Amino acid sequence: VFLINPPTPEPVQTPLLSFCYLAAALRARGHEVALLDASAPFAPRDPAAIADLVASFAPTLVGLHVKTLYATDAYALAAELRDRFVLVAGGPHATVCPEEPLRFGFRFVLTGEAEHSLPALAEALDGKRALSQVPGLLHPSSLGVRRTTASALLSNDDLDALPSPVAALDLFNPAWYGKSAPLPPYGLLSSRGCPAACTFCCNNVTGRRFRYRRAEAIADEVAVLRERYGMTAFSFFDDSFAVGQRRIEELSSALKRCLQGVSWSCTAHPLHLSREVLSLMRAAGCGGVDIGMESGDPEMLLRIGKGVKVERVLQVLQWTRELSVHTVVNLMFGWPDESEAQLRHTLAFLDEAKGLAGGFNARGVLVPYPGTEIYEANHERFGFTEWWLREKPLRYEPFPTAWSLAEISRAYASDAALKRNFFRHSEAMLELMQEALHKKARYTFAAIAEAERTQTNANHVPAAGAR
Ligand code: B12
Ligand code: SF4
Repeated sequence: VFLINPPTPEPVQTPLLSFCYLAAALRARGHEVALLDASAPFAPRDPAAIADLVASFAPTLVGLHVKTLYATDAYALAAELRDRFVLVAGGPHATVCPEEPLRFGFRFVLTGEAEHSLPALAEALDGKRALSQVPGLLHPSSLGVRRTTASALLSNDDLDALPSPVAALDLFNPAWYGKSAPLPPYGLLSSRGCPAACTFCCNNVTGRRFRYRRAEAIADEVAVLRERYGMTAFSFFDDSFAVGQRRIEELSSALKRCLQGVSWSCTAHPLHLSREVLSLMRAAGCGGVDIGMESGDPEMLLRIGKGVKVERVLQVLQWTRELSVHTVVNLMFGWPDESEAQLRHTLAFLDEAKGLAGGFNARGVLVPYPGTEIYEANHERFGFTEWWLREKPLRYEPFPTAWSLAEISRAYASDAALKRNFFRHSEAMLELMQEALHKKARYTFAAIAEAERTQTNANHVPAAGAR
């Protein structure tokens, strides 16, 4: 099996964690695997060169990772490969729009978490099982598109039984990332899924059901990465890290055992961040938390299903400050029917939070991803049905390469979705959104400069949003 993350304009700087999991699962079931992260800054990108590289491995099956923003990039590569190889699509976009890749030359689509289903498909192609036994599979037949039963989310026990993603790191060529020695993944997963139900959220693969791994196994993974790869900092890529106080207690005490010189960051919902939970996390090496808030307007917070109040976020920021945990507060703008008054509440929140937060997220103009409540409720009304196929691709500026005001402003305050104006906001609203983007850039720079000056971010782990 040959896995490819297609070339995209947005560089990925570290081994793709999903490919680590998939390749480790394939190997554990006896399959030979090769992969290419063509999104990495120095990896081969030319479709014909990629096709030759794939051919030299002579795979039975070629799998492409598909994200909505770069679906057309994946389909362009598929056009080059489709006549020479059997293609399967997977990943976030293939999960929410599963029939679409079949129109672009893919023979198969696997929806959802694929650690079990991808090896099963490889076995079906080896004649060892029937296609009907592969969960979450779509493929064309003379009777139309055939679909097997949906792939069930992996359970806690399944997650614990998965081969470690570390077992596949040798498949990533460090030269793709401009390095000479093998790279650790930048992220680990202690859990999957999020119990909240935000109307804009497109975490459709890991879904709404929260599942988590054994604390000891996570600590072992950190210890191996520290010893073998010299890893000193990493981020938990969990959808909602701080769910379950008892879980955090267990994980914190397990992590303490392998802490020496390793610090980490995570993304969390402010409701789960009590002072006690934050203290436990801090004691276990947490240097940064990325906090999902999204709007400073109380009515909008209710409308988007965020399930948190402004006062709570300010309280959490106060605690993180006392505990020296760096924070990035995520704020978004341009909600459908958002009024100027509502956006001004978010601007006012920025002013209020600037002395407490370690920074704000880059960009933030709402993009209606397929599979979200916001997309379903609005695509016909605003005429953006299948925008990822029909409209010019959204091309974002790369993330900052240095923490200078010029670099932060370039990357933070220009947002491709602002010009696209999915929800047909007025000129005045667009100007206000631009002002909010500039404010986030200025305040983030000021917070970073302040932390440098006072050395309050002693771990130097920016929260996940600043990756
Ligand atoms: C960490 C992360 C990143 C990191 C990845 C770092 C790394 N080295 O791995 C970075 C910062 C690079 C990143 C970048 C982007 N990301 Co991101 N990211 C995530 C996050 C938080 C976790 C990813 C992860 O590891 N998940 C856990 C694994 C187990 O799940 P998975 O990745 O979906 O993979 C499983 C299945 O999808 C499937 N699968 C995956 N690939 C394939 C391929 C084949 C062939 C098959 C059969 C199956 C299959 O099997 C996997 C194992 O179960 C997710 C949120 C989430 N919950 O997944 C967002 C997420 C995937 N990202 C998202 C987005 C939008 C982006 C960006 C486009 C950012 C932007 N501009 O807005 C860029 C794209 C970069 C690029 N060039 O590809 C969206 C995608 C939505 C969509 N519909 O496409 C998500 C869902 C977040 C969100 N809710 O907005 N991201
Ligand atoms: S809290 Fe985050 S991961 Fe959970 S539903 Fe909301 S946006 Fe999605």
